[in-house]
Amino acid sequence: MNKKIALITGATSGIGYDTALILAENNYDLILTGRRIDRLNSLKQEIELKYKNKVLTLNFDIQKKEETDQALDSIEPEWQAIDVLINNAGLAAGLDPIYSAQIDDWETMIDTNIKGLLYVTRKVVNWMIERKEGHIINLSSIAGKEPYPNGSVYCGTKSAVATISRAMRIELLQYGIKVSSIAPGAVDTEFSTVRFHGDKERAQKVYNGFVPLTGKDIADTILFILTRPKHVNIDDLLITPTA
Ligand code: NDP
Ligand code: 8X3
Repeated sequence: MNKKIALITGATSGIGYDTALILAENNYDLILTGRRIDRLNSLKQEIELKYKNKVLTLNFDIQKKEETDQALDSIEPEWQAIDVLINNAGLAAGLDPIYSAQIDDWETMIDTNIKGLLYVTRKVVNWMIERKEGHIINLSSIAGKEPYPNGSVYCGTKSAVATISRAMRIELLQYGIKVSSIAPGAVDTEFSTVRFHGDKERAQKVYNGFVPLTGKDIADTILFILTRPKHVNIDDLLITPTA
């Protein structure tokens, strides 16, 4: 196996899906994760057919530590040589004030966006440390920089991702591992449909009246970050629709 290997969490839709396609086009073998196994299978098939790259799919819920550990522990040594980790799986659940938001929504966001990211990173980073190379890209958000009403917990989780990224960057420098954090705003993916618990009409209204970013815009940005020379690290990148 002589191509680079990238592990993308949350590759079944949106930013993760488009990043899988663009990295496949750019000669990466891919480890793709998510809960929707049908989508993982069809993406694997599409990439293998079109780009002839190898694809390993891992079907697990990142909120569940044991499930996550089990899935990552099942990776064969030849696939453990992961060059790039894209910590992308994440979500918003609800858009409600602190005094009436659903506790379950809070748990889901914290368990996915913070704890899930940590579970995956903890495993993969040790393989990178052994090889003294690697690049981790964490999906934060503009919401982590500019909190908005009714989004306290989502914004808080993304702020946590940004802060965790900053400390990781310093800790991992000695092992030759780069850490980048991206903060997009308003990317038209399944994000808002998930936030509104499946209400597609309400979700679409979020992007009315302006041209939002696409998953491909962020995937292109990820490719840019990954293709900088060894001595260049993009630390923190804010990207919004022009509007
Ligand atoms: P999507 O809803 O389109 O994609 C989210 C991905 O995360 C899916 O592949 C989903 O897979 C995966 N995921 C969610 N929960 C879990 C879980 N418990 N276990 C495993 N995988 C999970 O949204 P986006 O592509 O927009 O979001 C990707 C990332 O970008 C998120 O971290 C989001 O917070 C961030 N972001 C998004 C912005 C936007 O405006 N859309 C802006 C800024 C940041 P599955 O359901 O199959 O498990
Ligand atoms: C998602 C961006 O601003 O729609 O992270 O919450 S926002």
